[in-house]
Amino acid sequence: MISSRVREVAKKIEKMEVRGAGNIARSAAEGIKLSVEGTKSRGELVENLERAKKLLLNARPSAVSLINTVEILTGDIENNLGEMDFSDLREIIVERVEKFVEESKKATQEIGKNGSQLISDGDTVITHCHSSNFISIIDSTIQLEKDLGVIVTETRPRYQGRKTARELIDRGVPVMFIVDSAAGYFMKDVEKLIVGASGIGENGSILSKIGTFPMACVAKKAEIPVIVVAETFKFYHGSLTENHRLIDERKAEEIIDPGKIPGANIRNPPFDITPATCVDKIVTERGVISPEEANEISGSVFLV
Ligand code: RI2
Repeated sequence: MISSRVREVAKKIEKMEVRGAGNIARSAAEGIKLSVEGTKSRGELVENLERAKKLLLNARPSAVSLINTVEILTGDIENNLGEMDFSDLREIIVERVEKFVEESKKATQEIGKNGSQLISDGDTVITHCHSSNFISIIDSTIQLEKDLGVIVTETRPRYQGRKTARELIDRGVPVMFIVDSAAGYFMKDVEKLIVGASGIGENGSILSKIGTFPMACVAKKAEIPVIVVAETFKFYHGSLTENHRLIDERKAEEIIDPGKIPGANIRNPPFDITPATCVDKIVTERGVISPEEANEISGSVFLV
């Protein structure tokens, strides 16, 4: 019987009480750990693990970071199942989760250092949504005593940009706050577009917050570098293309009360896909790569 705490983890991810690709990954990892802790037999462990994986993957079906995390932590267990002693198997899963959580936090710190090298003193940067990796870059840039200003989009429909603005203001970083549709208008005033991601395809394309794609297109047209920041565990086995059906739409009510526009077909995709042709650099904890090099990295390199 799966514990109610696993259900609670999945519910928080689904309702976006836990959000942000890295936080979702760590929460899913904790959910995997909760599902096996206290199990007393192989059968119980297998059953609990399968139920937890299903619950967690259904919580945010589009989140590649979640899909990859479940794969990294449990993908090879089927093979080991037959040979490994039950209590050893349970212990291995718990240790993997704890290492994943620790390593993923270290990765964000390394991304901060690697990304801050791309920031020049006096830069104005535009960003979208809220990314813990972007904030880490800001922290490292401040430590390097480089000045910068940031244009932040509010990021409809869930307004994650407000969280970014508050965190930058708390750090004393000058913030210009705009509606998403004003990004093109202000693109002429920035030196770099820097965004987080929920997934990186082997073809170097980016699964990220809805609105990233048009911002990257405008930046490309304005010849402004498009920099994506993501841990290697977000690199997806497979290509992500514009028509990739990975994107699972969310409720219309996040956008508007349907009763206000009766009969309208309200669509609410949480992510879009930015093709590699609109991306200049991808900052990972292992260094800065070009989108063309994305196929040399896959989630499985994480934890090794
Ligand atoms: P971290 C967000 O998803 C966006 O896709 C954003 O690009 C990414 O997570 C940032 O992830 P949502 O959970 O850099 O706000 O924080 O829908 O890992």
